Amino acid sequence: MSATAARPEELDDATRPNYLNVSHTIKSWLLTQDHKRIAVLYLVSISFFFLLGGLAASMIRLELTSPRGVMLESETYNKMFSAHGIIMVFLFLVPSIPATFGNFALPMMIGAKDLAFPRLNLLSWYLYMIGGGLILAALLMGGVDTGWTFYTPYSSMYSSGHVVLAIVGVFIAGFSSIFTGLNFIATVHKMRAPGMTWFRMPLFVWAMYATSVIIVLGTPVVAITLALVAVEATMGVGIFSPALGGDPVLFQHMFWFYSHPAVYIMILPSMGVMSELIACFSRKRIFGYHFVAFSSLAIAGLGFIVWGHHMFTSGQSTFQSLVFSLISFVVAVPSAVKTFNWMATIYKGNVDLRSPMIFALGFLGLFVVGGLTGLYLASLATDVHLQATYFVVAHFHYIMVGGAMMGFLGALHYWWPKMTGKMYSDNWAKIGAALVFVGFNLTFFPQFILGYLGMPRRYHYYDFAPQWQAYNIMSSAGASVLALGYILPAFYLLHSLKYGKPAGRNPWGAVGLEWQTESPPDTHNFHEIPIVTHEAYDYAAVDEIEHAQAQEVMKKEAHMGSDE
Ligand code: HEM
Ligand SMILES: [Cu+2]
Repeated sequence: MSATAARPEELDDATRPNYLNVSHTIKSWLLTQDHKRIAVLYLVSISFFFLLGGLAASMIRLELTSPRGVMLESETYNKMFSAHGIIMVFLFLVPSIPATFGNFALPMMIGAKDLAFPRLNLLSWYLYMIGGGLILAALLMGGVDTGWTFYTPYSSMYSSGHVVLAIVGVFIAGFSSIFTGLNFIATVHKMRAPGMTWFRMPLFVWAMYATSVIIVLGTPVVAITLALVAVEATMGVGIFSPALGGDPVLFQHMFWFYSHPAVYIMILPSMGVMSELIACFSRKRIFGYHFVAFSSLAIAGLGFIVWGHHMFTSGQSTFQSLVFSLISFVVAVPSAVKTFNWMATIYKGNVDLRSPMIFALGFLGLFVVGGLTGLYLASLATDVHLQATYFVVAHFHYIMVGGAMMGFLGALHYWWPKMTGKMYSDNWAKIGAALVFVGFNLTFFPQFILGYLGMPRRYHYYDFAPQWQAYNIMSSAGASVLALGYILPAFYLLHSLKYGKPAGRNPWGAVGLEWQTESPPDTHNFHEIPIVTHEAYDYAAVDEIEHAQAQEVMKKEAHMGSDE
């Protein structure tokens, strides 16, 4: 070798060693401890489960085009919506952003080489796959008909589905998230680069931190609760079933003690993504950085004391309901703080409408509708009417599909060039974003009306009220548009892998540390550990430097011109 071997950053993209091309064997992927490769493993497996959940959803929407429920048996329909809910919640939404983009970006964003426990990280992926495999087995062997909520005593005593197998799957997948959460917490505490103080951390990192706290505190509760259901179902120990001396409402308390915080496990990461996208594409620092950071923690805390709003009609005491109602109103405040701060950031910003920003704007619109309709459900009087109707279904889809999914897609489009080193077609991405936004509203807005008119959720026929058919057809038509919007990115993103232009280190001119690495990054992320001297989102300073540099260049060119 000559003494003048090229430095890695001087090599062109195809030849430079990076985390993707260091090795191509299957073994090197299955035994990898690189957080970026594990992120890719998750991205592929999560997309697979999303597709399955989507297929179940299309069966539901197809069935509901007719008031008489002509396509599926009642039993099969129950299994469809259960498969849909279980897959989407436990195998897609909960792991989605943390396991893929948290894994990929968080270490780089704080200037670390990897997560604190790389092997535990790989174990998390295996647990996810084992949990997913068991759930899939339960569905293939005949399915589960309890809904994703596994309410007792039906689930433990009367269901003929493969409830126990599915529960074991959820239990194991739960440990996958617990370990990921622990890993993130340790990483944020211990692995920050010199100068990366807590209040210089990007808000995505704050959001991942708050999410991890909820995961670590909440997930064990649902794991134990579901384990108790399995104990009652297999050994006949009376815990939740009145026939055995148990208490079914106890199950609801324990289940929602996790599952309300879990809705924030699903949305907080997306909120973190929003802060990154909105700052970058408005070229401004986030308005009220500290408020946004602390609101994540406030959500993590308050989220644990509102679970009773899922039980207003369960027979719990009216006083209890009143208190839960009041706190539910309070929990909306930190979300509103974030929303107002994002809007204030966009206001008078230098807004660049490239596709990640379009997804971010889509998030804002849909999340606000989802959040505000939560308040209708949090008021006792309206909830008695709306409980267990399509209004609830529309509410949480506006947040979990409109919000969390928009955040996921925004993150995918934002970090894709970093992950793969390639740019995709921004025009196609905008078409995709538009299809998702239009399709989504067409699918779920009619469901608010249906719910208000009284259509119950989880029914597969409504021949007692055939006038609901028009709204259902609208919703099913919208679902087809939405499906197109979700399938489209698969094409232009995969296309970009082969034909995309090289992205370069920093295609968006973003300030985060992850953009200082090569695209795709080297296995160890940084050649030298970065030293952080600035707050996050210092866009004004960066743009000033760039402006000054551009002026230098212009001056020089003008000079050269006058020489000729
Ligand atoms: C603005 C704050 C929010 C309030 C006040 C709120 C309120 C409520 C209430 C009262 C219910 C129970 C409705 C019923 O069953 O009668 C509910 C259901 C639900 N909410 Fe929210 N919500 C809020 C935000 C969220 C967020 C951020 C998410 C998800 C990321 C979410 C996801 C859900 C889900 C999944 C259900 C239904 C669960 C089920 O029965 O299957 N909500 N919400
Ligand atoms: Cu809740």
